[in-house]
Amino acid sequence: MKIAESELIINPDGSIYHLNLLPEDIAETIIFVGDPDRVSHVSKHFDTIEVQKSKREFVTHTGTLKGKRLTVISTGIGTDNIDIVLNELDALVNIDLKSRKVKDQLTSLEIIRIGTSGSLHSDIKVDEFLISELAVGFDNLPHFYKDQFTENKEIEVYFKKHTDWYSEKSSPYIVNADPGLVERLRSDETHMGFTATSIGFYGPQSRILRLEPQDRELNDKLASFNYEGRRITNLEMETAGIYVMSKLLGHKAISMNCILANRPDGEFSKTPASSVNRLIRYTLEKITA
Ligand code: R1P
Repeated sequence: MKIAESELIINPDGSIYHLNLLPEDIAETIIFVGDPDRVSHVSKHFDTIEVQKSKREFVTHTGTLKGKRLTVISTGIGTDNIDIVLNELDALVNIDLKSRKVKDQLTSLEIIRIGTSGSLHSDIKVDEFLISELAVGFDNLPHFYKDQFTENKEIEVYFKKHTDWYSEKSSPYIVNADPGLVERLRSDETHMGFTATSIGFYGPQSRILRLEPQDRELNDKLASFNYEGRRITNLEMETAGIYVMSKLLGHKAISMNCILANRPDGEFSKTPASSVNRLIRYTLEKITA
């Protein structure tokens, strides 16, 4: 079936609407960063850079490192952007943009987020690394798709009960990282975590400046969550969205977090830039090994 021009929007040069990319501009291994300025901090380690394009907050560099073709793209903040980025990257590999038809042979991308995050526990300290083995999304992104997500239903029920989740906020969902990517990227330098993906930075993550959050105790409830020995470890804003959209579209994803804030101790990293750069180097080393 041909997808209409209003649904799959192509720019005059043949590139996809928001990302401004052509199918040949991307590699099959794609690094996601939130901050557009972080893209060059990743690609500066590449041996070659063949593509540098941008539009809005979506900056893309593609090149090679140790013979492996890699793309790094900034997503901006939040799971609403993740819907755009995942759908458009998927369209670049799995839809023929000229005929506007889904290809018979589908390609599975490898997606690796290199992001920053706040820890919910004193023993997961600032400047340390954490892999999101599991994620709980406080956004509603998967509920807008028909393919329903049935993984981890028992944890979801327990989570809603434990936090006394206010149902008007959303219906949290729980989704896993790709286990193969977890095995490739873990080491004794990485905590293994269960990441909470929130839909905001202040009230939604229980930061109080002038507005009172709906549930002042939410972070304490997240920190005290324990399902068969699994605790919720950290808060950020994209991981669950990346995992669920990757699952629905048939891609593999992992989220690497550099812990910049420790919420219970009220601490923030003194060296955020160098810590993120260490995580970038660690991740590039692992994916090109
Ligand atoms: C908030 O400051 C942003 O930082 C974290 C959150 O997920 C959110 O995007 O990640 P990034 O540093 O990867 O953007």
